[in-house]
Amino acid sequence: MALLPILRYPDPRLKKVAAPVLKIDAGIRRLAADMAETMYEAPGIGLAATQVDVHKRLVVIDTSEDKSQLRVFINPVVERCAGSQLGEEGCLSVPGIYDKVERAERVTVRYLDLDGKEQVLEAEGLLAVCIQHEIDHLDGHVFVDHLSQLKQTRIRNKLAKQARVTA
Ligand code: GNR
Ligand code: NI
Repeated sequence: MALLPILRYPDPRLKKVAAPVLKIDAGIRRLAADMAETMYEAPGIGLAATQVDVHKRLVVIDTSEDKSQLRVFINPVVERCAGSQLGEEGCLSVPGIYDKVERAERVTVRYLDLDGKEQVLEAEGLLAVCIQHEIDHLDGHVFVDHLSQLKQTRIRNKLAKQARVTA
């Protein structure tokens, strides 16, 4: 197992569109395990492969209180959305920034598990938010893309200032 470095916004590699996983082999299983370790260590409730500079459609999520329900989504596709919710989001690639984003309240997602078996999951609330946030990453989007241009500019300036202080 290994901890993987997480790309920071506005790294242009966060804009890459990830390619479907064609074969679930030892490399993919290793990647999923390393991403889970990286997510738990951060700590976060989700991580997309894009964030660790691997541009494949693979996501790990665990929204449970006790970190006991790791979910691995390969080639996830939202088949159905319903309702809407406005929730505060954060992102491991945008540290220290939190803001409200409107998302669907419920989603039906189809994906492959680590055994290559097709799964369909109906999710709501925080899990539904996280699935939408992670699939956004696979499509090259971060949550700040949903905010106003003014807020995006402020966030870039704040992160650039932070980077100067920590450098
Ligand atoms: O850890 C995370 N928390 C979170 C909180 C609200 C909405 C979305 C998230 S996902 C985030 C981890 C992350 O950056 N995943 O891409
Ligand atoms: Ni994120």
